[in-house]
Amino acid sequence: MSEQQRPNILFIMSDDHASHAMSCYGSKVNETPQLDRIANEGIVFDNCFCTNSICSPSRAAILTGKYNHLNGVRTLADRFDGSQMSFPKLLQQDGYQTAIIGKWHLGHGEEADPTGFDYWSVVHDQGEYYNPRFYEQGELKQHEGYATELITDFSIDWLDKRNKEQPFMLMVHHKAPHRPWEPAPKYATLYDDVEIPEPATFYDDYATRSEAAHEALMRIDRDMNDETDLKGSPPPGLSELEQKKWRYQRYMKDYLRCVASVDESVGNLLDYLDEEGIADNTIVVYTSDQGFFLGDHGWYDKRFMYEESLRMPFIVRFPKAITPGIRTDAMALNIDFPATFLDYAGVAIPEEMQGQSLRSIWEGQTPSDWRTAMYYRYWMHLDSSHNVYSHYGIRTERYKLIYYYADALGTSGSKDEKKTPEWELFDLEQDSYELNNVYHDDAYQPIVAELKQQLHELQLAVLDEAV
Ligand SMILES: [Ca+2]
Repeated sequence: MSEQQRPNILFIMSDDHASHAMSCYGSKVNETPQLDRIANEGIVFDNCFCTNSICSPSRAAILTGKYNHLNGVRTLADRFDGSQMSFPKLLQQDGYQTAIIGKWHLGHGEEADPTGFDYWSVVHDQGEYYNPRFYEQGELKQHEGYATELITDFSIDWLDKRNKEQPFMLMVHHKAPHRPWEPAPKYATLYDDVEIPEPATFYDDYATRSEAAHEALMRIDRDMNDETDLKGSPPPGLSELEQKKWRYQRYMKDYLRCVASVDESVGNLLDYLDEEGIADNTIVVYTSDQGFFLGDHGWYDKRFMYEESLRMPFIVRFPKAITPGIRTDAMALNIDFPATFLDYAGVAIPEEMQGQSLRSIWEGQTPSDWRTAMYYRYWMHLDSSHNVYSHYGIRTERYKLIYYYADALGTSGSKDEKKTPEWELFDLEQDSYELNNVYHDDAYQPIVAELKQQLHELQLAVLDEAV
């Protein structure tokens, strides 16, 4: 392929944006007209999953195409070793101009700074919404404005200055809509006069679920910080139920206001591609590092292998190769992204990448031997203020088997208390909201045995070990 023929890659990723807050995924809580442009003009994945539902680990999985036990970033406390193989590096070595603008969240300093990029400007740690600090090629600078808008402006500036003889790969990675959900001033009053519908599982009591679900510290009615998360306390005189409802409205409105800025940003970037006349040969991907609980199960946050947290939005437009309006239930994983980018760029996919190219699925042909099951693992129990127990599991097309393996030891004050390992099994065909753990149900014992075997095989196949 000549340099002009190789596709550009615009890889937009937000942070904690659940697919059920996008209208192209049937959102009941908001509209995302700009994101819908990508969906309508491209392909929508209904079953794209992360391999570990937490920020830095998902980012490391995407850079390397490998599970976290192999790329070294199991938890938020782990720094990314920039000397390892990553897809930006491979593209850069093969003639792409590469850049990342926005959230990095894989550490700062010599060993953890982004590698494989001709240009990088990344927000400090988790990033700030207002007047954020960026490390531009290592130099810390504060900028006046709102994070999502600045990241977009800097991205368009970089595109403007690019070498037009060379293809580009630009990562536009937003801080939004991550906690503490601080909206742009222009959207501060959006949703003021509407009531956001509550999700079906808002009043979940976790009956039949493991201790992990009961002990998690991410309940909207109990675990949010009034000051930083909700920017105020419930008015006096409300019952407990009314306070929970009040907190949900407050949380969701700010979350969705942050999403509105992301949606606008996507529109600006798509317009730019149109104006430049390069939309046809540019792959535009929109995703989020993982899903999020939007009041589902009474929670905010992520980490669990449950659907709302496991599922990533994943929509792609590439007019040259993707027929508009495709919707697929093929199982995609975050570790598949880099192999796909390399495939389209005509760069060899390294053996050590565990993901597979999604190219044939993008082009409307799911291979007959495509995966029908995926392996998941969350490690962060010991470091997490949310007290989500470490677990691994398997999700097939119909079932999900989760093992909370009792690495032990809650965070605050319970470090000497050994937990008991616990299993959960959900029949997603009968129970799409995962309310009914049927692990102990006699009728499901043959399924349990089969899934345990399959889990064991998958775990070995990805070079992880049972606990
Ligand atoms: Ca995240």
